[in-house]
Amino acid sequence: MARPKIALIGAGQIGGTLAHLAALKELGDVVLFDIAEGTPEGKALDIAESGPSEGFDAKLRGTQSYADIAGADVCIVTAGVPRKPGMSRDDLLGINLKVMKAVGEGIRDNAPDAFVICITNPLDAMVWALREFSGLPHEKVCGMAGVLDSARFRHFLSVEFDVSMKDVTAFVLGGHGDTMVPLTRYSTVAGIPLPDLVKMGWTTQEKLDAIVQRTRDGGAEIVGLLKTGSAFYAPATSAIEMAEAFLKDQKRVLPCAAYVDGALGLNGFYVGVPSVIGAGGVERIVDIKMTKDEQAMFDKSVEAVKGLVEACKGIDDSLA
Ligand code: A3D
Repeated sequence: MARPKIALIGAGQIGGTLAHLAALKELGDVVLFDIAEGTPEGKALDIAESGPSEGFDAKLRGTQSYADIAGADVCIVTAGVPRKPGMSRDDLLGINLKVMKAVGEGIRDNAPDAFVICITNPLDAMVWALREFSGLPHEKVCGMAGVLDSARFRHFLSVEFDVSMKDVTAFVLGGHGDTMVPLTRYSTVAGIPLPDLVKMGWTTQEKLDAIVQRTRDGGAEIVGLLKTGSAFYAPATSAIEMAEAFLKDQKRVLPCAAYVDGALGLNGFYVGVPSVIGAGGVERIVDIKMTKDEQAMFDKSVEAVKGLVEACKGIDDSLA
């Protein structure tokens, strides 16, 4: 059987890391696409030259031509611009919307059967726009944010509790941004929910609240430290986890920006929700029941995403 084909649209910080991880994990052959001449070719060659030492079997190539992504099984989209210190994700809307149009049409014309994972910010609005521009089925287009947000939450919790990250699970909902909703009662250490761990004296409510806030601000913390660009190692790792779930039909339950039509009180809307990812793409949405407070936070997050989607419609007539 031929190796799967993985197209990476955008060969910047995240795109290059995605290519390296995909090769190391032997997920398939990799095509790096970017408008910056030389960048995807240079990264593809550099990673291919690490192959003899690592011992992986994967072909890597860089391109400026959408024709080279033809027949891709997975497309991961990072094309666009990242934040600089002081910028919010929403400040990227106008410029990245134009990029989504070009990318969506490129995927529509060359890789219409792909499972598409969008990473470009502002994430929830960009994944919606990318789906509109590409015309692919909703279940084949989703966004990576929740896996990263929950990984950040899990990391901070494992440090607080001094336990392995493997034994910490976390649950986040809502849009990728300041309004994301980390659900503490569904987040656990070896199955013990966080509120119970507070009662057991493992941490205090104040410390837990601070960790929740640090998770919400996780992207900005890295932007502030790096000063040029935003996080890329953990975002790339998170998207690879989703791509692997699709390619290996793992039926992983992962939080991602998925099209929700009927669940969680939403009708036809992209937002971060727990989803089952397998060979069919986003195969199912986990329709959890929220408490009143959680519902209020989720509603606020949905409203924030709705505002950005409306702004997209105002910028590009074809979306209205
Ligand atoms: P960066 O290193 O700047 O790479 C972006 C690449 O896109 C550059 O190489 C550009 O040349 C390329 N590009 C620009 N326009 C086009 C186009 N029309 N077609 C093809 N390629 C193009 O950024 P990055 O890799 O650090 O980040 C990429 C995106 O991911 C940004 O929008 C970030 O804000 C976003 N991001 C999202 C998360 C989430 O959790 C959702 C996390 C981190 C970054």
